[in-house]
Amino acid sequence: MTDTPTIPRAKTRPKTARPPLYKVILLNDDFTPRDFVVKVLQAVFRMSEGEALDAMLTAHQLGAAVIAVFTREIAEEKVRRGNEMGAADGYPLTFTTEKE
Ligand code: TYC
Repeated sequence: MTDTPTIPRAKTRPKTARPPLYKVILLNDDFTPRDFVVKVLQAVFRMSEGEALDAMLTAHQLGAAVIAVFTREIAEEKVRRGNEMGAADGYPLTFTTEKE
């Protein structure tokens, strides 16, 4: 008896689920001092002074700037810390998060 010919199938690669990413966005306002924004970006996002300055100026000039992307929980924690630092000094500094 002859074997039924079989066609080898492409191996299925188990997918490693990738979590959705969330952008952290810095919003401009008219009250928070520029150097304070730079300080918060350095503290919360571990940016160099130059990176923080660039990001602050982008938000200042365009109204908003994407700072970085993270998983949801990390993004929410960064937003919370940034907003809290502003509020602690009486500034309306605002970070928001948005799904990519
Ligand atoms: N616009 C603010 C000022 O002129 C500075 C600023 C920049 C505030 C970026 C918030 O996300 C911001 N003092």
